[in-house]
Amino acid sequence: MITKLTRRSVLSTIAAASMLAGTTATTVAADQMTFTLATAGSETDMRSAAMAKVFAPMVAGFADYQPGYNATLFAQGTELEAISRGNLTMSIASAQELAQFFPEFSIFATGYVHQDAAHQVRVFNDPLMDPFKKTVEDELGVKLLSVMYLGRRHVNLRQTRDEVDVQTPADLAGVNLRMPGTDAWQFLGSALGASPTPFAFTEVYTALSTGAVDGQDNPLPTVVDAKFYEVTKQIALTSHLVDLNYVAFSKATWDSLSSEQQMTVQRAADAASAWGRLKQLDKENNLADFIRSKGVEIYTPDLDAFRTHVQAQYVGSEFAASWPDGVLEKINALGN
Ligand code: KDO
Repeated sequence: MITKLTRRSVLSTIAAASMLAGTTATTVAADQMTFTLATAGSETDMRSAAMAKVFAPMVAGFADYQPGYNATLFAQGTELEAISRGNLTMSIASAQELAQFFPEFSIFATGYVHQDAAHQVRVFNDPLMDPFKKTVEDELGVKLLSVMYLGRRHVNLRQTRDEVDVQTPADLAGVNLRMPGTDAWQFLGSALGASPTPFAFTEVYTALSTGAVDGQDNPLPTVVDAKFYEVTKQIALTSHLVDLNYVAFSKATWDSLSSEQQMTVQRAADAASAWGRLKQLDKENNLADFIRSKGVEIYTPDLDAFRTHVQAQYVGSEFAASWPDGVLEKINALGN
């Protein structure tokens, strides 16, 4: 498992590095900057497409947008530190990555907390998020501009349903489930009843095809975009995490912008997230038949059994201990 970073050690190194680095936006013309973005996602991932098709043109008056897909600029999970050190302008960050620095962010990475895409937006825009955003800004030098929709994560296995029929968490006992490599992700894998194994996103297809893992969890659009349907046989629609990402932006770069440019960047991030959300929801609702046509069985397990079991694992956990009082109740109150 990837070693948990300690907040103090990482943040103090980063603070020293970023003082040296200054702004991450390289000046390429008189007043033209370069905004780099690192993501483990592909170019055709809807969040990537949203940034390229919506965000980039909106900031084009003063910034060139330069994305690096498939973790080519920075390895998955190292992007926030890169922003903080002044080596990167932007990333599509997860709550799980933020929880490596600020454990309280695990509340947004907890199974069966967010109900749907609209709930994520209400939570992100609610004052309950203000102290979370402020901590990331003050301690990491990263601004969280908007929330992107990744989708409902489901359990996707190599085995046929005859071999493993996933009805309840007990059916995942001994199943070697790839989960991304941070503590919050690994905990979620265990909470589902599986044996979680960390692999970077870019290694998942190979790990599935060689049998290094039994399965992985991701939303249907990712299963299609990454062609996981080629190397798996079933998807149990566990919906265990309505997953999100944040558009993360360098605070140093932000501070170097005029207030008009800041407004443009904020609007561009909002517009890209809204565009991407609609596209991703549309894909999510329409891909099941395509995946079935590739020979993958899709079915719904006992959702009450999964929800009850997963939620029970968090009660009394070290993650729950880090959640500020009353925040879970506020998140739930913003639900349907
Ligand atoms: C993944 O590694 O499974 C994951 O879906 C986790 C997300 O937080 C996100 O980083 C995503 O990968 C990448 O953008 C690739 O789609």
